[in-house]
Amino acid sequence: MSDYRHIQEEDASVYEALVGEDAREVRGLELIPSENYVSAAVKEAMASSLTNKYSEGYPGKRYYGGQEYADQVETLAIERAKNLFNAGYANVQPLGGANANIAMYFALLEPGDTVLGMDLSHGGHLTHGHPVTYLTKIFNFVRYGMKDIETGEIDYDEMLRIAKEVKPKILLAGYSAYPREFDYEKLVAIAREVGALAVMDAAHIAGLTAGGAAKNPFDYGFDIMTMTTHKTLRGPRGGMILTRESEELAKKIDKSVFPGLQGGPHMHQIAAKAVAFGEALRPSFKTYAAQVIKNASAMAEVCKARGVRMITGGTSNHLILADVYGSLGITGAEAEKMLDAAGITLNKNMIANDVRAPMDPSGIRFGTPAITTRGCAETDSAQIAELMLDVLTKAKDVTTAKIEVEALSEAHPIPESFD
Ligand code: DSN
Repeated sequence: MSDYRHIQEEDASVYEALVGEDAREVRGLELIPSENYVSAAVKEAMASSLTNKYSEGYPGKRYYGGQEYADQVETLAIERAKNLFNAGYANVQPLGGANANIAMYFALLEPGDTVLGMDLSHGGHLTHGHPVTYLTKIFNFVRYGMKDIETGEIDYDEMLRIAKEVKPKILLAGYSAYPREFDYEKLVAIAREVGALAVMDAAHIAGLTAGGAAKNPFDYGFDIMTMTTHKTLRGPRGGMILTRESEELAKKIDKSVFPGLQGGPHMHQIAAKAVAFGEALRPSFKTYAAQVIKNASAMAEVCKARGVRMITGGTSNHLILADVYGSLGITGAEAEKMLDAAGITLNKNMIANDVRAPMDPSGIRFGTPAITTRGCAETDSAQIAELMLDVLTKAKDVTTAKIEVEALSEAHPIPESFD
């Protein structure tokens, strides 16, 4: 629990919301695959005096005075980020993943240029060119998808065919709801063949890559990676952009983040990024990243044994996308609500070729980054999957399930530090 002494004294309403959220996180089981718990050290950095500081520019080149400590933390964050991902350059200022992607597009493209990225309904992300975003008014987004939804195999032949036809400037990999790994070698070969830059949106798997449990796209020749820092990477909410080796690209990206897109960087968040990256460089983070995947596999085994259809047939990473409408006759929204009542949080999600609408789709998406931070292992994860399915099939009533959720949560308290 955090110390809110001053808020309690000065603002009872905000205090009530903060302690309510703390209690919700402590008592419930968090299965949203893009969420995690940060350490007390990361929280302290976020609450530090650096929130007061304006620091437009970059270390050593700022537009305001008084930057000695701002420079110190930003340089630490940059060096640690480069170390974690074996990158040549890092920009740690993007305020979030969407900002990181937007800054990346504006750094590399002219209006009207084409990006070839993954279809949202096959696991891609809104910022990869969904028509609801303003990005599509400026750039031309074309999509690739899976060849086989049951195995998750991407159609690389079709990707090459489209790439030759539309000549993208960026071939974009990455996803927010795809449970498998890309064939980075094939993607880079296609990008090179058509003269595109290979960019990976690694938001979801950043921690798995940093911890050595997933491949590093830079090892296969990717030019740029964008990511968030708050998912598997277990840092504060924020984004970042890494460049493998090209100084020219790195300079374009720096200009695009500031002054192109953003104003003053959030230095308290950057300090928290530095702390989180320091934690991710410790050997214990490798154990964490490997356990996240083992736990997701254990949950997938339970789904398989109980006849729940999983898009791509299972998982190779931290998340599972299950077709609850096809398998259990309940919608994704209904499933989300039933599980919420039992203290298990996940999200409804569209599945490929969904017959339903985005606000009430056929699928649910869940994953293991947060429960693994709480120290859950494979047996706990399997138990949680059984419990989830018991609730969804009404084999267990919500009151009984909630008691079991609270017992599991109590047995696995949210840690304040990770070693
Ligand atoms: N909204 C994030 C997720 O949950 O995957 C991606 O931006």
